[in-house]
Amino acid sequence: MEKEPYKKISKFISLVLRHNPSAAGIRLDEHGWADVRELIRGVCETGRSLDMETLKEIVRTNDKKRFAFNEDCTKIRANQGHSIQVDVELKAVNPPDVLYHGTATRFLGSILNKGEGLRPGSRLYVHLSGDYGMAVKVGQRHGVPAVLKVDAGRMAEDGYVFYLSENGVWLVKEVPARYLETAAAPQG
Ligand code: HQG
Repeated sequence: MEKEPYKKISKFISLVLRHNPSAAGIRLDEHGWADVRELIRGVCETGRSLDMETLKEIVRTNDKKRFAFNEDCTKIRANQGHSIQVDVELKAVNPPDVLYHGTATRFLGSILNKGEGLRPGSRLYVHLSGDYGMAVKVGQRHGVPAVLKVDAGRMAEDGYVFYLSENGVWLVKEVPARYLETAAAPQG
């Protein structure tokens, strides 16, 4: 397993690059890029310590590969997960037949019974995973986990566009309830 010694500072960088650049007194461009020197300076001004070497280690060791540099490492952005309107040039990719969404049991009433389906909430997209185990982990962040099976094949046939982020997260604008069912752990 990849070591992740910078969890706290990496969480703060996630917040800055996905949700709240002004927390470090910076701005992102329309493709979600922050200027690396401005980011380092901004983070240091909040009383945290960060230098270029550490930032490179954070990008390299991050457990979910959340961040990416541009070619010459002068810019950095989050690969996905944004709540602010940025265009990170996501690739539209034909999805596998089945994807999973991890949620909490307390949300199932609105998602399935009320028929709302999956909504992106404060983020730009609904986050899906090809991996059941990952969906369980995502669901645990919110409470007792429940995993929903998404009929991604049929959604794609019906014209829904799926994107695959640089770090392997499947993204879609919404999932209507008719494409969802509760999932049991896959056999084998
Ligand atoms: C739920 C992490 C009620 C939805 C993970 C989820 C992920 C509804 C919550 C990424 C609903 C939103 C995103 C409806 C959706 N009624 N609840 N109609 N539709 N919900 O945190 O997917 O570690 O915004 O099920 O790995 O949990 O940050 O989304 O429970 O990829 O990199 O509303 O965050 O990645 O919660 O997580 P979130 P998420 P990082």
